[in-house]
Amino acid sequence: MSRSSSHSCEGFKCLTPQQHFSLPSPQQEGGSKSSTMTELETAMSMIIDVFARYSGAEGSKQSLTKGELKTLMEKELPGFLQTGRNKGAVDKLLKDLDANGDAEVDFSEFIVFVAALTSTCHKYFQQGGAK
Ligand SMILES: [Ca+2]
Repeated sequence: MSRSSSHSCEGFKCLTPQQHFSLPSPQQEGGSKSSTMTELETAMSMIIDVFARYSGAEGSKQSLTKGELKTLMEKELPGFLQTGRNKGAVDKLLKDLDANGDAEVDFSEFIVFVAALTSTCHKYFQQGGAK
């Protein structure tokens, strides 16, 4: 009796997406949508909302063009770019954030920026903040 173990990799293809994402089923009895979001969940959803608000203005809805990035920065992070003086600031920021080089900032590139900025703020507050 010869046991063939030649095609052992075939067996790994049986996982369906459903099996990967077996999240606990939300126990919502009424028709009301989740009214019990935690603070962190709310914060995350707000970041997603803010991104979508600006990314939908022109071009792809999934990413920020340079113009959209500029508007977002001016409205949401007015202290970050000193607009007026620093003409190349948006270009430089876009270059820094654009990890995949498509000249736009998609959400995964944006969230890296938000995380880095938040981390910087965190350090700042740990050091006692402004004097
Ligand atoms: Ca990009």
